[in-house]
Amino acid sequence: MRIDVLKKYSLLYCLFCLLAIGSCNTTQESDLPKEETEVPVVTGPKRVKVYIKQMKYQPAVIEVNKGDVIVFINKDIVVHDVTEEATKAWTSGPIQINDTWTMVAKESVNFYCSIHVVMKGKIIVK
Ligand SMILES: [Cu+2]
Repeated sequence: MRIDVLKKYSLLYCLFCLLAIGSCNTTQESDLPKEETEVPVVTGPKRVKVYIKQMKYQPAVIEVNKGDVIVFINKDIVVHDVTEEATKAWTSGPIQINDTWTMVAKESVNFYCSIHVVMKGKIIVK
């Protein structure tokens, strides 16, 4: 008698397990959105870092997309700036040691440091 009852319960238990596994599998499949891997990834503006070290912009040539954010970080031992070269249309003003200055790339431009005119760089907007 007892064995019969046990058998009955273990059979029910097995059925329950199978159902549970079955439902688990379907949940997992629906949890993986297939479109996510197929749809091209659309990214927002990038953040590009330019270090100022040893009297140089590093990198000196910065290739970005329009709207990308360029962060100049002064890691040198003196104050520098970032100034548009052709007409001085814009300038960061003095960037103190360990300070940063952020700009949004709008167009290709040559820039330099108005404090140390040998320091030059270029932003290329693709
Ligand atoms: Cu400088």
